[in-house]
Amino acid sequence: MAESDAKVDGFKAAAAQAAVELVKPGMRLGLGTGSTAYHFVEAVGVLVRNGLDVTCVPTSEATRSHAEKLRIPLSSLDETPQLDLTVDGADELDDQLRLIKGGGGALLREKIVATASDRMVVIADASKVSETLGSHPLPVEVVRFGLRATMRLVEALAAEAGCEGDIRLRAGQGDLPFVTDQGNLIVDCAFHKISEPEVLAFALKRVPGVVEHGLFLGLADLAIIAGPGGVKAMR
Ligand code: ABF
Repeated sequence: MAESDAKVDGFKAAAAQAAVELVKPGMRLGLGTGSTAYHFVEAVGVLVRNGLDVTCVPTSEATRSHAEKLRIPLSSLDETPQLDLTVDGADELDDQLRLIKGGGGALLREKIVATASDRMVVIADASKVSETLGSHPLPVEVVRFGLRATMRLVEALAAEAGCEGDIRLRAGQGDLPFVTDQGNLIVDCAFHKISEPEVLAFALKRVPGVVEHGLFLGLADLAIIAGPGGVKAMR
């Protein structure tokens, strides 16, 4: 790991460590996905090893297997449909706590779990904060059927919502496309600037082949951001 990567990873770990302070005995927790959430899962693993009683719902198969290795008690939303707190990372966030998520491809489960939670806390290093969303391509989860037609419609409706840019199918292994835990595909939309995220979110929801998009609006209650200046809370 290059020195700067190590530094950023330290910021991610610091944000996760601050978030773990919010975990109380008996809580039902949503466990996020990604390299920042990884640190949170590790920290919850330590609490569990020390006897803390929590029940956790993972947002991806990757997080499930990580949590299983740490012997964190796991549940599903079928068994535990309401959660107290979800802690997850983000690809980008603005000062209104609007998020772009899904760079890791887990956006659908992440959104379902966050929506089932009383509180969602975002943990991130300071590089994820931006004035206007769009620096990170917006992931959109789509069904395989009618892929090209869906992509055309995404492009057209996004343009009506003021967003234009390169829209491409996410690549997976070899020549195959990336496939989500739900068996869907991801289309990454490099819009560069999303001036009105709510308008774009509404437009994308009109496309029948779109399962979900990576704009998380009105879901996060708190962001814990770590950078060279220390750990800060954004509300
Ligand atoms: C998940 O992991 C995602 O929704 C987001 O795509 C990603 C953030 O990754 P990282 O924490 O590795 O930067 O939270």
